[in-house]
Amino acid sequence: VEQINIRDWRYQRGEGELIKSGKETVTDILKLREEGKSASVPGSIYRDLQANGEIPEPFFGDNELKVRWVEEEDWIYTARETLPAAWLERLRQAEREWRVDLVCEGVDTFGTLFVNGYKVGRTDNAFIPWRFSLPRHVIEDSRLDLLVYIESSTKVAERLQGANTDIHGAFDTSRAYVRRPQYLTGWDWGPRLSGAALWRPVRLELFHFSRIDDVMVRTKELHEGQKAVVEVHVETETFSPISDLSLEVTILDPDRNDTARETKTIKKAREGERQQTFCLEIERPRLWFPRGYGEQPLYNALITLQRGDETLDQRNIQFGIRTVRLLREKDEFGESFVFSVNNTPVFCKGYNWIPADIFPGTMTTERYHALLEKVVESNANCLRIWGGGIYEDDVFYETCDRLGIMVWQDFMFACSEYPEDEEFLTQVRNEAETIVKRLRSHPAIILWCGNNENEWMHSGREGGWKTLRGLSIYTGILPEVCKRLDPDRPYWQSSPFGGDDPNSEEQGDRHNWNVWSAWNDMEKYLEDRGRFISEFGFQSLPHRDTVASFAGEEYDSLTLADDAFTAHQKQDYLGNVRLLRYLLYYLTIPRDMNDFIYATQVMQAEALKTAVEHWRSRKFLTAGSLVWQFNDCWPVISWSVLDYFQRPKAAWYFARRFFAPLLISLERDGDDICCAVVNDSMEEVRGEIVLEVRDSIGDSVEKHRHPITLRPNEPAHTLRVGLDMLNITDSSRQYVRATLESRDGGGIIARNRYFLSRLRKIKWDKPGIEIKDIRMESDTTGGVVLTSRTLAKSVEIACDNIPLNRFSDNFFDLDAGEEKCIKFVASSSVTMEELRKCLYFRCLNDLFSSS
Ligand code: BMA
Repeated sequence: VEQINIRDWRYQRGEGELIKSGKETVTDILKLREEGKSASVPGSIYRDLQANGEIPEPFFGDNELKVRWVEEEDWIYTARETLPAAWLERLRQAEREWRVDLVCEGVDTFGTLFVNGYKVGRTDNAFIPWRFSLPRHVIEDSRLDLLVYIESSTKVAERLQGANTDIHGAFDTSRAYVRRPQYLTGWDWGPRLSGAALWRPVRLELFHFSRIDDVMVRTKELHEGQKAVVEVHVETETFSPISDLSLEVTILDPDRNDTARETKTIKKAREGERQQTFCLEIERPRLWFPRGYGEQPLYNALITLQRGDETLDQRNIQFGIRTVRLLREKDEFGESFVFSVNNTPVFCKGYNWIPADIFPGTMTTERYHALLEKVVESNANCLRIWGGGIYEDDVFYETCDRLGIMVWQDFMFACSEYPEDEEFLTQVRNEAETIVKRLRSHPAIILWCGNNENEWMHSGREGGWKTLRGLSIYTGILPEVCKRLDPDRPYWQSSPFGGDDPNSEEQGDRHNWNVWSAWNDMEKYLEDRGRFISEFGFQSLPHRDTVASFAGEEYDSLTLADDAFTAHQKQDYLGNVRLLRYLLYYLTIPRDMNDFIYATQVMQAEALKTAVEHWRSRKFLTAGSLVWQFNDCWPVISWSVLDYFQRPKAAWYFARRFFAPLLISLERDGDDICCAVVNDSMEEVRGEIVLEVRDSIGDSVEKHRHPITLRPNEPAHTLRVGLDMLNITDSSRQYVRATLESRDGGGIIARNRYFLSRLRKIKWDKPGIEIKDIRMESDTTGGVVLTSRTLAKSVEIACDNIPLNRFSDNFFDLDAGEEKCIKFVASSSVTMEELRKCLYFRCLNDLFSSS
């Protein structure tokens, strides 16, 4: 195969003529192209328009509304390419042996493609790649002029919806009729910026006789440590009759040594003889484990299609050897919902992932890497790819394979009913087959899931889910496709799903929106006995620089009622009202924007901490907790823990503690305090639980010591202590501190604090945080040693004028007299004096002090 990426693009507004007349040819591509302006592919029409000064930055202020017209238009993309003389020569000499394909990896959505004036194909699904082989008369000389006419999906959706206004769904209901990312027409954290895009690469490919169409690698058998049988399926497409092709499969181990090889001859290759299956044995296989449970060794399968000495096509597939099962076993509470990888049960800790940009074509490898690094840095091991977004780029899944992040993969249906006509269902089947084939070799993916919340929403409205329109997609088409094409990976009908009640606590997975959306106190989380919590969340404002990016520099004088704010809160006005409701109840109404950002972030972090620690203390009765949501697709007030510019919120730092492999947590149950200790690591831990009642100036009133041995990855241990035993005399000044100390000289393993009153009822002292020392390690790195006179809660360390890339910790507690060293990395050189001048701190105590 030889490939040419098409890079030289221009765009312009479409006039509609090309499509409406159903033309088979266009004569004036060149003239059209002269009128176009430069475009980026992959990309998005909005960024092209903006780069050419035709629209303002859509993320700023309420510009989103000013660019609304873009989605009503049709758009034309044109490209120019020169075919290499060698390609033409081959086509000329042996026309029938060679084929040129035009491949569009992603078109959003309704495109008509013309090459040198001839229509070569149409697209109608943004999720899948399109391949068109170019007829000989289309490519006569080296000139290749490409034109893609993209019709307004808004108009197509309206047309398809037509008179069917009875389909139920959240947000714009016409989205259900078109197979494109559902969030593009607006979500409760996303803008409506629904234009046109060539959002993945476009290229030309030249083939001789035959090509490899698809490869699947599957762990067929695994005999504990001794041997694995790996099955490799290869699908070839032969377009010119030919005899005796050979296919070779080589397996490279993680150190890149050949470990197995097999060759097959395809006699008289022609259509209909496409499938080849290889069974290869691997001695002493190295198993892929989720992060924290073992290593992530990756093997490679190298597939070569030969004709004599000529290599016709080649593929390299990275894969892992592992098994995955979803354990659903009846027990006294209902039915378990536990993922088991290589027969090791795992607790899924992590987040829901939404597309990382409202313009997904503008995502880069670097941004994917940085985001996923931030997932694992926060001690998470699992992401759920939410069904209102996209099937992510290959680099996303490759990175998850490498980092050991388990992926719960939704199919792209969300919060709606869906059409059931034959045409739509055929399209869905084709999409599912394409996607399953594309992703099935990734060890990271542990589950296919039918949709997001469709059954639950319908059930809430109708009292049951069996009458849901589109149901046969999740009960028929998708499970059938998964079983046929990917038999080893579990499939789950929806999220949430669990028998008669889709959001059951007894079985299946569960979304908890009692807190936040349904306005309940965060203590309500403690009543939730769900078996796997795949969504729950809490909003906050993003970092101040992110707020400034959409609200302007004057943001200090803004209030939540200003346009820039309401435009960046998508859960209607009640989103911001909820922020206030919780602050009023748990903290206080802040005085200015900086405090507001800080307070909502700490509030969010406390809520998520309460929830996760509760569910982890039920390990494996509850076997997963996935925060809604990890990331943002633009700068916005939302449930994310990392904002659009990858600036962590307080919750991200809290997550590093509440997701840590070893956890000690405290929860109140009536007149008792329950101290849970969780060991998710694969090591035995010999420790001692130390319970103290302390006051804010550091006096320790009571100590309980309790030795404990934690076996690797076992269920949680709970120590229950009556409040009366703890001699608490003043719950507005005292708190319980729990520490897990090592008995093998490892010091403090984990620590937590529990306040017996709501934070707003505590009598906070002025903390007097002080920089004790600054230790420079280089021009750009070092550590800041902090101490505090009294307990300082949720200390934020920040620095205004010097761009500090990161602190090793933030939003941490400092007990009275404790010293803590926070490491930093600056993006340019700094001196100790500069740092001393511009470092500052904020903590919860400050919100309550009068000056
Ligand atoms: C869930 C999700 C999303 C939504 C989020 C916040 O139910 O599935 O649809 O964005 O809640 O409301």
